[in-house]
Amino acid sequence: MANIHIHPGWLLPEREVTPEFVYWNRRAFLRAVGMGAAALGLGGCGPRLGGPAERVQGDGAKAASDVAAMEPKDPLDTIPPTPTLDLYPAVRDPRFELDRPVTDRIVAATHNNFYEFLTDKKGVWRHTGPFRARPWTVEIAGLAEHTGTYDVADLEREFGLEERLYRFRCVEAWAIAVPWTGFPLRKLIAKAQPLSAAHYVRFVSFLRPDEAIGQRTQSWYPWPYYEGLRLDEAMNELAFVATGIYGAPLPKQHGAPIRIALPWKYGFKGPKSIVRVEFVRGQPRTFWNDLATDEYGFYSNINPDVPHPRWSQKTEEVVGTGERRPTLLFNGYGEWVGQLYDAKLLTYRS
Ligand SMILES: Nc1nc2c(c(=O)[nH]1)N[C@H]1C(S)=C(S)[C@@H](COP(=O)(O)O)O[C@H]1N2
Ligand SMILES: [Mo]
Repeated sequence: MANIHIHPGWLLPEREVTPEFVYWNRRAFLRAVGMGAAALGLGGCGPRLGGPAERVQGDGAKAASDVAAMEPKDPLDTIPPTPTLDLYPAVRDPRFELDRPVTDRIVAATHNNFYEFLTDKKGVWRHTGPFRARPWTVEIAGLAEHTGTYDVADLEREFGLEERLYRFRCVEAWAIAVPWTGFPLRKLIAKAQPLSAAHYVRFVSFLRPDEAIGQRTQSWYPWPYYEGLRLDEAMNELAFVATGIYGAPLPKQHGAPIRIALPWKYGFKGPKSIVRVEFVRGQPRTFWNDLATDEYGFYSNINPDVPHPRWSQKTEEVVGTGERRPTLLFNGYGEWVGQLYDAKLLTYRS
């Protein structure tokens, strides 16, 4: 395929990867060609990356060998050194029950969307070696009384940790069910004390091209990853800040050391490895909506009756089992979140 010219050789051939991966790389290639030869190296968003990214552009072979030298031995060898290990495993909150078995831990740890590293889900964990996920701080910024920078370990101790069994549904129509460890997002919001002018919350993931090979080699994505919620959605009891999974701190491929989990929304609404939580007045832009406005809405509530323009959302594949199940409105969490939304919002791709 033509797009191989803009990829380092270590990427898998198309037949082994997902349709989303193929689609996005092809689209990026077409865009790059349209912009001329200079764009082949830097893509449409090169200037938004810092100097280091530009210096290593095109040096895929060196980058690949660095990664090989630091490659984790197995998919759980990616849990960073954690000073709060004594808090794990946390007590499970019995309110959250599953309608299916918990996904096998290794299956979940080897089926990841984390484009900062790799677009092939199975291989993400192998490329996380250089990523230093602890110690880690999160900045609380924007329209709030208590802005500042907080260590993740301090937040874990301040809020305490609990375990919740949540279903998880990707917009690509696959699903898992996992025990997250963490704390409700509303606890962080209460600490921040947003001002009355704050109507939305915005999240930003890390930007470290030196540690994340996908940020170096896939410069057409507008790194860092960014997402957002309406403030009342963020305050909902279900909105969760995860610092762990399966009774242990998060492995890097799941978004160590801190990510967002929103079981009623498609997975891309929950950013991984976040560095900033910002309170803002207006609806923030989001990474996937900026890439394809007509495909990935701001709300993106799970809804079997609103198809993705390129596939149906009626059913989902239960990862690791071969089973298909019907998709449920709000992923079955309507009693928690249904009151947040106007009926009209559920009739189109919002
Ligand atoms: N920073 C960042 N966050 C992200 C993504 C990503 O590529 N980068 N992918 C999203 C998508 S599409 C999904 S389905 C989930 C996957 O989470 P998991 O690999 O832990 O299952 O992370 C979401 N958060
Ligand atoms: Mo996803």
